[in-house]
Amino acid sequence: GPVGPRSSGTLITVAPTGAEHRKSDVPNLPVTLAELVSTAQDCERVGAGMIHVHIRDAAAQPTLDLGLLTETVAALRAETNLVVQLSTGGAVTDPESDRLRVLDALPDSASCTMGTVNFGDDVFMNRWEFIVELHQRMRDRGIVPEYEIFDLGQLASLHRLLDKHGLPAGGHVHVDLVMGVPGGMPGDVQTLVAALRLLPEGASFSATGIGRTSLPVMLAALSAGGHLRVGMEDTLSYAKGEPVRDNAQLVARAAGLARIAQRPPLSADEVRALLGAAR
Ligand code: KMH
Ligand code: ZN
Repeated sequence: GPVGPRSSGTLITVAPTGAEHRKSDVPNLPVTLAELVSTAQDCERVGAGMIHVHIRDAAAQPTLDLGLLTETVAALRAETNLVVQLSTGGAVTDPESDRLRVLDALPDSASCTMGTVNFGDDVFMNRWEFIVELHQRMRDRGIVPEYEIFDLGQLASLHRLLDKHGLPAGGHVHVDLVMGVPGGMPGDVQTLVAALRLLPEGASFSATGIGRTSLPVMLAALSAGGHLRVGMEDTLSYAKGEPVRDNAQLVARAAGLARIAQRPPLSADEVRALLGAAR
């Protein structure tokens, strides 16, 4: 469809950590399980409905350790009502086998990146057969995918995936446009509009703009009837020359803009209904 369904409320996803920033550079980045849970609670209180999770090991390095992921999913379920989405993207250096194994932690949702993209000085590799494997394993496990789109051609790949391999668990297609990655699509209104023309019929979408594209992408997504992702994975500056204090600060700003747009934040249960996710 041209724009996808207009939702009366806004899904706000918080992506609090990512795999790219170093704890030594960003001391307020949540890296321990306790920091992650307390961040999640703060973000839920101010309007987040879903959390996109990357975890770190005891040395604050990115890890896809299955035990730690399983423990993290359990803790977030126990301490929040947020929809728990694990990243299968991991860090650019993570092998496919580790990224597939993330699904064995049985999160509510998981990311599924729809193609290979230059990622700053690195390459974020996502082969077609790997994408198909992720899609099928998620469906086998009843995990709702979020298709991550870094460039427009990846939306054509999403059509191909759904045509050849069918709808995901829950029967609903949700897409996240990750805009402004150096090597991917730019984070501006024109590109957002172009992406919306390529969305599958009936799909919902969120958008996030990396770095300084955060605000323009957020405002454009809201006005297009879309949903929002914010967080320190994507953005470390709240304003020019002003570092982000914490993830809740970014969620609170997104929630305020969503209310101004008269599409207030969706509760976690409303997000489950939107995505077709069970709990
Ligand atoms: N860390 C990036 C290489 C995802 O979470 O699925 C990929 C990423 C996407 O963050
Ligand atoms: Zn991520």
